[in-house]
Amino acid sequence: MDSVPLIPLPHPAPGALPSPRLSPDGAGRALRHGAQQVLLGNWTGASTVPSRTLYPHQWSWDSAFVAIGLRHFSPGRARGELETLLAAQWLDGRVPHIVFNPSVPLGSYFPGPDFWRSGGAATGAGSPARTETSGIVQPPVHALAAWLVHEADPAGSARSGFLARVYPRLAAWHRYLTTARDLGGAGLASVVHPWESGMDNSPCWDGPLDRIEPVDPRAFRRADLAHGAADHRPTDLDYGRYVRLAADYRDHGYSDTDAPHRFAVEDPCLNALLIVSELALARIARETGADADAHERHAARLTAALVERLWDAESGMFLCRDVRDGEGGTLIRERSVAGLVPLIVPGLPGHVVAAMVATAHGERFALGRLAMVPSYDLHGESFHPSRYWRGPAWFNTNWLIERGLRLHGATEQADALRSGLFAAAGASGFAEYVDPFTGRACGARSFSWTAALTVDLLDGPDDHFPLGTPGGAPGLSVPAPRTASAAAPAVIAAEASAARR
Ligand code: 2M8
Repeated sequence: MDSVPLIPLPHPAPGALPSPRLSPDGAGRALRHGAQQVLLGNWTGASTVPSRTLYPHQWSWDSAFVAIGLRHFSPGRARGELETLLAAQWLDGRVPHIVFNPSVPLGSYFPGPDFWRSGGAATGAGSPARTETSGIVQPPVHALAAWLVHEADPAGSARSGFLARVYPRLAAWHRYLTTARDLGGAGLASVVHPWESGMDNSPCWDGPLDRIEPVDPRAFRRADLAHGAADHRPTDLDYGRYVRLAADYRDHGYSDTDAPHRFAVEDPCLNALLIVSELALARIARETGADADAHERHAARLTAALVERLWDAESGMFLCRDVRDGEGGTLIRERSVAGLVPLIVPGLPGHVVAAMVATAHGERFALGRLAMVPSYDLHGESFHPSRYWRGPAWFNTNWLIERGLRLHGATEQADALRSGLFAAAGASGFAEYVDPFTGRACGARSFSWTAALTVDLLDGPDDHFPLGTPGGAPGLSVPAPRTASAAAPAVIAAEASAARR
């Protein structure tokens, strides 16, 4: 958005942009104003689109992040954002990843409602009668968002009966994920499509996708290329496979027992968010008179399963498990930011947290030397600085890592990352994502979750998150944030490119 004030600090030294919460300076006010303008501009009357151009409908985890930002200046609208999404929930508990806006012309986004056919194809799974949606899901940030939204305005929330209304829907949503989607049999949820992870084009999916026969690209028309640079977006071959998987699911009535689910992966980001949301659900249950302990016990079981199934000591981070590869599945040996997101989980063993913090600060993710953490291993063969989820830095994952660092007491490192995020958000016009070396804006501009999470870090009291006490990280020694110099990103880029050769 042209009117967003730009803050030219692509790679700030830690603390270069002081927290406006602590010292309300002009830069912080301009940033907050710009972010609020983005959110107001993307509001459709009932919910917020991620982007007016590339994503003209309501997306599931985007709306949860949006609500987390909106709560600071419009808590009623934040509650509405979540309730609009939850109104499109299916009877089997799934919360669809897209809720289509009927006034947006067909063809503005692919695949649209005519592809998903939720009304006709999915009556068995209980798709809503009057709303068109997709049939797949996205990571469950919603209970976390609902709790944070409630905490921002407890009186307004109580007056409107917000928690009592959303609790049964959120509980059914988690139940769907941990029953119908427990395809590995160990309690964790599996994604059955790369879009379900939210990190569509991550190199983690390359191996499992190899087994999927792509649909001929002449059989569909992509709308994303009208708005995004082709060399930043997934390829036609990727899209051919995405379409095949989604069509197979649809043609089996979106039934998790009937569909072949040839792609099934336990993803550490989705499951970490499920754990944190389960802890949030415990808080919500306590407020509404439901069984809070059951949710706490469930969160503890999920945490144990996360470590048991997805922790990889050798990599010092969590990996994805390909449930369809051999008996019990196989860890996918690609390092993506999804494997660092579990930093937000309070109950992890201390040595796991310490190793993750060290990995984040190591040469593959360069936290403390780059303004933001890249989405994929800088040394990984498939790294690309601007291609979708294959390297660029995203604001939602960096927000999650910032929250995780703070949770585990790495306050200076969290402050440095927060400064980096503020600088990149302002300088990029609230871009969808940025090149991790140059801070160059990529994808859509005026992107909703970038704006929302910027507002949250500007205004959010630190003690509203976490939702638990860290399991204790006795050995946690965190590298001090380094003083970034303008040369650092270029040096890191050169080192990383040498390592990939
Ligand atoms: C991206 O995903 C959509 C498909 O859901 C797409 O590429 O068309 C991802 O970045 C996803 O995480 C995000 O929720 C969505 C809307 O912002 O865009």
